[in-house]
This record gives sequence, C-alpha cells and structure tokens, in this order.
Amino acid sequence: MTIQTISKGPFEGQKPGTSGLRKKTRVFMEPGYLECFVQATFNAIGGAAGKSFVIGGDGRYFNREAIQIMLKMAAANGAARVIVGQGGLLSTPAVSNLIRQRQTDGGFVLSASHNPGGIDADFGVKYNVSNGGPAPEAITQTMFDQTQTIDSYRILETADVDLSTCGTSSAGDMQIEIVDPVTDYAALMAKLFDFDKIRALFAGGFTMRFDAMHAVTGPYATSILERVLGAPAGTVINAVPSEDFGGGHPDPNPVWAKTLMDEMMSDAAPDFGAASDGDGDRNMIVGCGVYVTPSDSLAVLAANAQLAPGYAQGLAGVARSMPTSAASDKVAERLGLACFETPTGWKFFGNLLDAGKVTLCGEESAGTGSDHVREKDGLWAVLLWLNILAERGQSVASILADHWATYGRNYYSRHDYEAVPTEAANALMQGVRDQLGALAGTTIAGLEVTGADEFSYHDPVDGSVSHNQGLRLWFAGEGRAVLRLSGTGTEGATLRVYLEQYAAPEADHGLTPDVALRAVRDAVVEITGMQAYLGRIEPDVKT
Ligand code: VG1
Ligand code: CO
Repeated sequence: MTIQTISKGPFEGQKPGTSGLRKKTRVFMEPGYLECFVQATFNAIGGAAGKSFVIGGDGRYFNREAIQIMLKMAAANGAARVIVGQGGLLSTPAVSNLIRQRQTDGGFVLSASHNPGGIDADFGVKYNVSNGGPAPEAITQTMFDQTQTIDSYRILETADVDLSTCGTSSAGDMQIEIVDPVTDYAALMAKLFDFDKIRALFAGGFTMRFDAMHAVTGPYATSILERVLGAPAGTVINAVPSEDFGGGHPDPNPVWAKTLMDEMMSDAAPDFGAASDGDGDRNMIVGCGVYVTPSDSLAVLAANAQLAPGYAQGLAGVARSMPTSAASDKVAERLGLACFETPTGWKFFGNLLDAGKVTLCGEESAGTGSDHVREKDGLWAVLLWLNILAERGQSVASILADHWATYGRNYYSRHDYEAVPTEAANALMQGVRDQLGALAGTTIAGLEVTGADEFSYHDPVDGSVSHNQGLRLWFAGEGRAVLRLSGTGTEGATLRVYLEQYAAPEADHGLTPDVALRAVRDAVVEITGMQAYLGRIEPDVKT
C-alpha cells in the first residue's frame, strides 16, 4: 500500500452541490484530483475499514479508469467488499437498490448525470449512504471540510481488475464482486408493477419509443421493455452507452431529446414516448402529440399510483421540490394525502421516505421516484406510466385532459440562463433579495405581487434547517415565480427561472405555456432587472 502525499496545488476543495461533485473531465483526470475527493469521502465517513460499497457509473469517458483508481483506494483504506457493475455500468437507481439490497455501507455513482460526457465535457462523483440515498448535507459538509485539509491519500499498487466478466476476485484483502447491472433492478420492477398487464398491452399492438440517449438506461430498457415485456425490437433507441453520449447532452427534455419529440408530434407517432438521462434517474414522458411536464407527471402518478400492485395500499404522502409546480399538491389535497415541499436535490427526500411520511417524490427537472429506492428513477416512472396506461386503457392525452378537468392545470415552464458570469448572477439574486420585504402589495407589469420570500427548509424528521434555497414570488390569481442558481453547472453560473400559473378545472386548458405564463414572466423580467444584469431576457433553454 502506498500513501501518496499531495501538494495542495492541484486540488481545490469544493462542496458537492445538488448532486455530488461535478467538474470538467480533465480536472478529474489531474493527478490526485479524483483521489483526493475519494479519500476525503472515506475520511468523512469515519474511514473505509471493514466497510462495503457499491461502485458503478454511466459509462461516460473516464468511467472505467476512475473505477480502477477507486477500487485500489478502497482496498488501501481497508474496505472489506466492493460490488461493481459489469463493464463499470450501474444506473443511479440501480446503485441505490444494490446498496439497500446488499446492505452495504454506501456507494459511489460516477456520473455528471445529464451533463455531456467526453474528455472536454463533464465528469462527476456522487456518494450515497447506507439507506441508498445521496449523502445528506451534514456529510457533504464534512467531505468539503476534509478536502480543505487533505494532504495524502491511500492507494494499493496492484493490477487493474477485469470489469468485463461477472464473478468475484480480490484486490489485497478486499473482495470484489462484479455483478450484472440489470438483474437485481429488473427483479425489483417486476415486484412493483403488473408485468402481465403491460405485456398484454404490448401484445395488443400498443407502440412505444424509449430514447436511452446513448446513456446507461440502454441495457436496462432493452432488457425490461423488449425482452421481458415483449415490446418489439427497436422500441428502445440509442440503446448502447457511449463515452460521449453520441455527442449530445443526455438530458431528457424537449430540447435535447428533439428527435423523439419530433417523432411523438408527427403523424406516425407511437402511443407513448419516454427518455432517460446519463445516469438513468430522470425521465421524460410524452404521449402521442402531447408532452407531459415533469410536474404534471408527478401529479398524474400520485392520482393513479394505486392502479399498480406495488402501490395498491395507497400512498402515505407526496413530496415535491420547491420549484416543482403545485399540481401534485392539488392531488394530495383532494385525496387527503400528506404533502411536503423540499429544497431542490433528491437528498432532501431521504428522511421523509425513511420515516414513512411519503411514498412518491418528484422534481420539475424530470425526476420522479418512490420509496422503492432512495433516488429518483427514470425507468421506474416509465413503467408506472405503462402500468397506468394498461389499466386505464386511455391515451396519455386523454388521461391528462381528465386530470386537468378534475384538479385544474398548473401551466409551467423553466427558463435557464446558462454560462452567466457568476458576479452578474449573484448580483441579480441579491437585487431581488433586497426587494423581498417591499414587493407584496405592489403591482408590477400589471400583475399584483401577493408575497415574496427566500425559501428555508425545516426538515420535519431531523429538525435540520437549510437556508437560501431559492427566491419565491407569488402573484394574484395563483401565479408563482421561483429564482435560484444551479448547483450542477460547470461553467459560470446558471440562473433558473421557474414560472407557474394555475388554471382552475373549469378554465381554459388549451393555452400554450408561453401565453399562459406571459404575465408572470413579464413581472419577473421587471423585478429582476434581468436586461441590465445579463444583457438579455431570452433564456438559453426553455423546458
Ligand atoms: C439539477 C436539477 C435538480 C436535480 C439535480 C440533479 O440541479 O434542477 O432538480 O436534483 O440537477 O439531477 P441544479 O442545482 O442544477 O438546478 V441529476 O439527474 O444530476 O442526478
Ligand atoms: Co441524473
């Protein structure tokens, strides 16, 4: 075993953001960089001695090299056992499941999620704890503190492990088990959903397109949808994970999954379309001719989950991240379910799920999940939709229309302003913060502001408080805007502006989001002084 001493030079500590640590790939490849982050993580959890971990990633550039380094470090730090996905592949929800099923102490996911991959793109590492969920803030803070003082890491000098075949081997005293990435996950899905019903749906001619975006869900979707459920070959497209995701962003939204969107909006559209992101935790749902916003998807799933065997007992409650629309609140209210609002990032759902307070969780950024694991789960959401479609025998469009007629429609859109100079983004946010106390009661761009605040979350389970979780503005007529800075970007700052407008059950549900959200957007442009700070009011991406 070698203890490598490092000069503080190349390593710059950083607090893991909403979803682990993300950096340019070349930064992670600098000698000692990945190593220091991994050692800081081991130190933060009280060492790795005698512990067991799961390791896998989304197959992006540097995935396998990083795993080899981490295995040697785990061995040198005295870990007892590491479970690795064959070929180095494991989706984020599959890692969460393996941690829980095999009762390991934690796990690492190597991914920058929906960010592009390649030597000149992004890489990332997430650490999950023994409940299968992302490390909570107390641990990420300790990891960060460790990165500030770290001056050495432990690594075993040994040969690389063959990741390509399942089976057991060892590195020093540590046992390594290479497992098929799909098997355990597929077994869990078979327990939650009525596979016979879904099989019958496909056998009856129901058509679907699943875009794996050259990322990790390819093998999962091909195995479950095509092999187990009998969907025709070719249902899953872009199914082979590639190191640069075919040159695109593996981000399942109408912008990056444009080919799928175009097909779903065409005359030749299949009945159902879906996509997932780099690490398989996000989902996009599209019906023939109709896009389902992630906020609406959460609400529809909450209203219909009982149709699937795994949720037949009903839901304990529903949680959504603060910027997510209130569509799921409307369902919870009517069905008498508990309802929670948490900061952005899946780690905040963990306590609620562990305490049995909620069964379903969701984020506007295309993340939906349940208490089956402690991560959001892209393919799970797709299977729940399929189970509901099989039970209801209606199209996605008619399920959505029924839903809006019952609960009303929460028009919703997120506008992203990317690669903004950090100072400009901070100044814009501070400018709004300074006005918070004076906004309520004023009329801006013709719209009355009814309230404004900065969101702080009080965790009802452990009592912890998280401040500065986004600026909220409410408007007359159930309009809302939220402003926050991204924690996952790797270039400058990304300003996210979330726009929402409720339309009651009897109101017009046929407007385009741009039209329905115009008044709220005009007010936000004026309140933020966006033109002055950013030199523009048009976002880079609208989802
Ligand atoms: C974004 C999303 C957030 C999500 C996070 C991780 O964070 O907004 O909802 O939890 O990505 O998703 P931010 O800070 O950039 O807004 V993923 O698929 O990385 O694991
Ligand atoms: Co992801």
